[in-house]
Amino acid sequence: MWIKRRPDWDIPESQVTPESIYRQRRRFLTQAGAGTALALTAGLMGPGARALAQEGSQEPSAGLYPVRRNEAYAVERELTEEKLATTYNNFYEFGSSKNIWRQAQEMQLRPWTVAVSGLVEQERSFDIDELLAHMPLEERVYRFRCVEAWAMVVPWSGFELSHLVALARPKAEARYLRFTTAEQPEAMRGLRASWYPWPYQEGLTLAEARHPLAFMASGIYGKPMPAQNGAPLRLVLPWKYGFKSIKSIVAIEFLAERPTTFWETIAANEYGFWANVNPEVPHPRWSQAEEEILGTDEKVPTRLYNGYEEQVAGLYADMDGEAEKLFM
Ligand SMILES: Nc1nc2c(c(=O)[nH]1)N[C@H]1C(S)=C(S)[C@@H](COP(=O)(O)O)O[C@H]1N2
Ligand SMILES: [Mo]
Repeated sequence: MWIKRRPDWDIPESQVTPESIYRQRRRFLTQAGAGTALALTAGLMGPGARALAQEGSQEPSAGLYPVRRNEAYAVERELTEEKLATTYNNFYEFGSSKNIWRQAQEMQLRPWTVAVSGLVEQERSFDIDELLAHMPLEERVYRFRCVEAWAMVVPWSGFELSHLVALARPKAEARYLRFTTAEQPEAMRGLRASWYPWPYQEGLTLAEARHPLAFMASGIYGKPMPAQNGAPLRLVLPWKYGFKSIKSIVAIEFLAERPTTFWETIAANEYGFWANVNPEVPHPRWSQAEEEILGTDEKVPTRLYNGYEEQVAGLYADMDGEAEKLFM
């Protein structure tokens, strides 16, 4: 499933010159068959090329940040303190406590490839730094709501998932996407908890993946993504409970059938496939009516689709909410 194929445009950093970056980019776009869509973003590629040329850097894409903020995605609440968002985490691969940020530093972040496979015109494996250099990066401030009833507000850097879907060129039969997290047993001690159905996987419909709010994040707070928050690339789906926002992605598959997800396998009645935020649908063991603003003692009412109803309700307009359990 995880195809590890070295693409021919993946040349050693030591050989990278401005000229070869230019040609490499042209080849990337031609191979991708997405010339028109991505050519429009050419103006944003300069920093990417610079990051690639940054030799010997531990984080080859560090030069990309901060990226331009897209003010269309502002939030009325204050940003969560960076220290809190980067030290209070859910990342079960490193253990089930919130305090895993130190252990997460042991994750190997390079080399890192994201394999795109399944029902696509051409299966491909992307080197993470190549991918970031070619995607139109922007910053978006989103509300984020964990199913455990805490909430935060985070400035994410990254790109719309729809751009990657366009690059992948899904076949007509493709209806779902399945995302898979890396498995690094040495670093990820949580994997020893063998009763969990590793690897962590999540899924979306193709329509959800193409929605402008669906975001692939490679950074937060104007910096590269910390390991504990899901480096080097994670999903962010602000209208769904946080467990859908899968971290440290190594594979994306396009499928005809709906995939079964990690949490659904563990407890389908508590963590379903759709997992859209709804204050009126309680978790079987607690209410979802309110949420605690992380870093404060404040509790505020939960909002339908976490405040993104206007944007996303249309995705589910034709569906039978009872039969589909849209909110669990
Ligand atoms: N691979 C993986 N992704 C994951 C998780 C996880 O345990 N493993 N936890 C999820 C849950 S429950 C939440 S709330 C968010 C937390 O993201 P944060 O630590 O960046 O706040 O990540 C989600 N993505
Ligand atoms: Mo969560």
